[in-house]
Order: sequence, then C-alpha cells, then structure tokens
Amino acid sequence: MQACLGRVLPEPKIAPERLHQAMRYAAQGGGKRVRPLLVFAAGDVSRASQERLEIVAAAVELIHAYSLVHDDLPCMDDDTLRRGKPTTHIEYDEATALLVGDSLQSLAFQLLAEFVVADEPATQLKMAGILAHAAGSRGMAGGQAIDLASVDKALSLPELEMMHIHKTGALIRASVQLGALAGHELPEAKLKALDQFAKWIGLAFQVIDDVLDAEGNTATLGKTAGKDAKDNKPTYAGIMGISGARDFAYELKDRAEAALSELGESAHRLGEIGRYIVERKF
Ligand code: GRG
Repeated sequence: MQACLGRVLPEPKIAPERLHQAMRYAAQGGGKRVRPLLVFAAGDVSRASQERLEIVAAAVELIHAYSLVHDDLPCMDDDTLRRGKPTTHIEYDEATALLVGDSLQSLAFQLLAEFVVADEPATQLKMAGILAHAAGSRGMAGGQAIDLASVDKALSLPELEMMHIHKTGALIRASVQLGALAGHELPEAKLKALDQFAKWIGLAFQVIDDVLDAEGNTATLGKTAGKDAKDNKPTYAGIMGISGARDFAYELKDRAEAALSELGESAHRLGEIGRYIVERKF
C-alpha cells in the first residue's frame, strides 16, 4: 500500500511542492491500513487481481487519510498528534491541511476514473458511486456532522450506533464492497453476506476505538488518548463501561464471523482481519 501510494501521489518535487509534500506526509505517514486490508481480503472472495485491488485500496485509504487531516483541524477535533507525529496542520499550516484533504479526496476519485478496476465499465461507475456515497453527507461526512453536534449531549445507544454507522462504518463497508466488486461477479447472496460482515465489523472497530481511547495510552495509540471524555463526547465505553464495551465488540465480531460462514475458505482473511480489529492495541 505504501509503495502504491508512493506511485499515485504527485511527486513532491512537482509544483506546488509544499502541498505535494504535505499530501505524502498525511497519506504515507503510517496507520494500520485496515481499510486497504479489507479491500484486499474482500477481493479474495471475488478473485480480483492485485493490480486492481491496489488501486481500489489506495482510493479508500486516500479518503480515510483526508478525513483524518480534516478531523484534526482546530475547527473540528483540534488535535496535535496523529500516527505518532504532529498532525498535518501542525507540521505545515491550517490552509495547507485543508488543501491536503481536498486534494487527497480528489485523487481518490481520479484513480477510480483513470485505472480499470472492474470487469465492466458499469460496475466501475457503480464503485465510484459507492465510494462517493460512503464519504459524503449520507456517510462519513454526515457522521462527522452528527458527532460534532453531539458534544455535551447524552446519546442513547441507538443514536450512538447511528452516528458511528455513518462516521466510521460507511467507509469500512465501502472497502469490503469495492474489493468484492473489483473481481468476478458474485451472486447477490454473497454480496449480502459480505455487507453484513462489514456492517458488524465496522461497528466493532468503533467500539474498540472508544475502549482504547478510554484506556488512554497516548504513546501506544500515536494519538491523544482520553480525548472523548475530555471533550465530553458520548462513547460506548462511557455508556457500557470499558469491559462491557469490550464484550460488546466481541459479540459484534462473532456476528461478523457468522455472516462469513457461507463464503467458505475465500473469506478466510476477512475473518482474520475481524479478529485483529477487536484484539488490536492501537
Ligand atoms: C472530516 C469528513 C470528515 C470526517 C472525519 C474518520 C473521521 C471522520 C474522524 C476520525 C476521528 C475518529 C477518532 C474516528 C473514529 C475511528 C477512526 C476512524 C479512527 C481512525 O482510524 P484508524 O484507527 O486510523 O484506522 P489509522 O491511523 O490506523 O489509519
């Protein structure tokens, strides 16, 4: 993924140099690469080629990287540490960080327009639409809007779930769908099973994110821990307690695994990633 991003990101020596350097700083500066992993593992199910999956995974990771850059800005979460390094607006400046996010998002869609990533043009167009929907106001950006509006508010569990299904879940769900669509056409039942898996594992990812934030090890996380409580944000750990939230995440992982049962050995790596998502320490 790192090498592929290196190929598709504009060269830092090309003008505007500072913006191009900052784009690399934001997109290549580490991270777990969970969404690319999901793209590759879902691509196993439809036997998609590595070349296609690399491009699709890069597109999803670019959207994710853009969202982190914007999320860290003072007008949003106002954070100074990300992936163990100063956030993009601290390392560069706010205006550059804003443009980095904009440019990473545009590049994601440019990749889906310029490379062949599906058997049929209609499928490729559908894939671009899936990514746009997942990133937009009815997906990630909308979830972020709900998040910003929920500071200092007590949310019920269903309301919290609704926020995270959009903010974190939409892109995770899109990663699995896009990986699957990059290969041979799958029967509707298999696509549905993959989507069920993605839905539960996306929520489990967020529940564990809350747990790790509440447990509060900034050095391991590479981002400021304990921020949700400090910012008075509703979280699973806050509502259920740390151990209750961890149990809930494992229950969600079990539901995700159950959805994979009819996909057989081809979904092996998805199952492994599901377990990693709940067992991770950062
Ligand atoms: C600004 C439009 C816009 C959206 C921001 C993704 C997001 C929405 C905000 C990030 C803040 C946050 C803590 C979200 C919860 C879970 C999450 C997405 C964590 C970060 O993703 P990881 O853990 O990050 O996959 P790495 O660094 O490993 O890639």
